[in-house]
Amino acid sequence: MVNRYVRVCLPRRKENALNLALALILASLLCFFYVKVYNDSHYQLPKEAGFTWPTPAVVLHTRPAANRQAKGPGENGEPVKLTGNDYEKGQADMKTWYMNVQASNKISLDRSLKDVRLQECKSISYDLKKLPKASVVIIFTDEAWTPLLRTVHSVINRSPPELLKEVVLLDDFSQRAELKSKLDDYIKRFDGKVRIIRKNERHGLIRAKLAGAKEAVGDIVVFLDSHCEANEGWLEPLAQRIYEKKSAVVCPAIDYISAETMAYSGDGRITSVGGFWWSLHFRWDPIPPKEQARRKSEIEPVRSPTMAGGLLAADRKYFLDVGGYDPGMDIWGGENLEISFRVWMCGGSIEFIPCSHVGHIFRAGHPYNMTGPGGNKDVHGTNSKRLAEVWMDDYKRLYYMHRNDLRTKDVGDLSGRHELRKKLNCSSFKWYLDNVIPSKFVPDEDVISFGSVKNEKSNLCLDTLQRDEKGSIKLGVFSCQGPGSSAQLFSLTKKNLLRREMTCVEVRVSEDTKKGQVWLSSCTPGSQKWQLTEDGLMQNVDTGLCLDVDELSSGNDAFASECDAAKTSQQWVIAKVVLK
Ligand code: UD2
Ligand code: MN
Repeated sequence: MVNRYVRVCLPRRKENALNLALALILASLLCFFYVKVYNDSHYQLPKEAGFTWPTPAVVLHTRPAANRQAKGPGENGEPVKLTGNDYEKGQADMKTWYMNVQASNKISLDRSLKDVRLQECKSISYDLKKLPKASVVIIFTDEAWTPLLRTVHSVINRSPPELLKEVVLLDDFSQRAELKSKLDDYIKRFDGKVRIIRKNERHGLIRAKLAGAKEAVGDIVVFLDSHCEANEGWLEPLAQRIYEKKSAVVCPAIDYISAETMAYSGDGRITSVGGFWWSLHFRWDPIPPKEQARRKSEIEPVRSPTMAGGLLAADRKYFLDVGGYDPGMDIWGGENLEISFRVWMCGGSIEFIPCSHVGHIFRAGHPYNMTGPGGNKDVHGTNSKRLAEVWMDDYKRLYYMHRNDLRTKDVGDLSGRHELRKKLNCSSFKWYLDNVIPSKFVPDEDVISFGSVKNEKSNLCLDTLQRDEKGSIKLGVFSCQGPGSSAQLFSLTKKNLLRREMTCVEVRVSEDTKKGQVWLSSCTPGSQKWQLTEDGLMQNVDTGLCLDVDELSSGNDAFASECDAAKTSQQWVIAKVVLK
């Protein structure tokens, strides 16, 4: 229209000049709008979070972390030290987020990390064409912006594009505005590699992971928490192992990112495997010598009885066929032991892959509502009851030893999970104990006696007095509670150890006295042998001293003193308990 108009009114040369001018104006207008829109959608972080934005543009798959020499805060996985106002804000974050979001906001989303892998890992070359393609599923509920996006950036930056089919951001009903409105725009920069699935009711992390796996399209599914950083070469060894063994459920080495400073630390070697407490909490154990001997090199997979839960990869079809996760579990907890027991018992394996490293921000608490349906504030307890009922056969008694209160608690319908176990024709829990974790101590099996160590005269029993058994603790006495109190249950083993699940009772004598302190400590060859003598003394074999307690008063620490059968405070029996 404009052209036809000017052509009529103007001579030819002037017409050309005007065309040029119009084109220039148009181009600069376009340019202006492009820059504005692009900036708005791509680079501006939410104002309310008060970010400074040190990150340059993300260029897909150039592996910036490996070759960039940026000098910003937190580069190379270094700690961020805040001062002044920033420091105060960070301290406030530690209370609300259980992580220093202020520190995280200072760090580039593309920050570099120390490549912590063992040298041997770095020289492996993988045949990427034949390896299965991965869907990386990141589940989150109201995660802080920069930790969430740094998880995404690290995956994009450090995964070979051929292996990375997609990144699925599974939003478990987040309420924060920026996660609803800005995230869709933000991920456009990833050219469709990253997509968001939103749930419009709270699923809890277990059903959220399950939903993510079902909707993913890759050959393998990889789960990550929403505050991780994938390190150099993290994905290839996971895919490689699943390629070799379809029923291997594999975990990267989980490196430690400080919630306070965001410092990344990791050791290339794997030194621990996953275990469990009979209370069905996860614990780390040293690699058993037999497993260490089986491995010909440090970079071979380590078979682990259990996994921590957050970071894992599996063949997607195998994962779903072997039962995914228990959809009856709410919010948080228990699913990691459930999948571990189940995979082993049903023919697969849990393995740690030393060449794959992913950092995780370990938080001291949960920044989200942990209450399950019906106001359930004990989701870990009820989820664990589900797994105990379905997978642990008679050994569930050892869970109820800790959670007597849950015996009659309704934890929902279990028939689907029982059917699954039947359909897959899985081995017994005893098989799992004997073959996968033979070192696990079963307190009431194959022992001289199991029960409470009781002074009948006073009705006092040896007791942990609620002290934290993860470390060494002194033992005391408390009024006897009967079989309902796990704090008073001890085993006298055939090797004459007086012990609890992970620890043994020992006597510590200082040189100048004939009196010793009674401690619960890790089981080592030492002063940990005990015998119940014919005249009712509980005698420590190595020191010759006998279990005693001052004034026979509840709450006092126990000690060991020279044996004297006439002393009532040294008269003990083991009141046997049969767990059901
Ligand atoms: C660990 C696991 C975690 C899970 C949990 C037990 C690691 C590193 N992490 O706890 O993955 O196995 O043990 O259940 O091993 N989330 C939701 N919806 C919820 C609650 C949480 O999507 O209702 C997300 C949350 O935003 C996070 C992930 O689930 O991305 C894990 O939660 P967490 O970081 O609080 O769990 P963590 O690391 O204490
Ligand atoms: Mn986590």
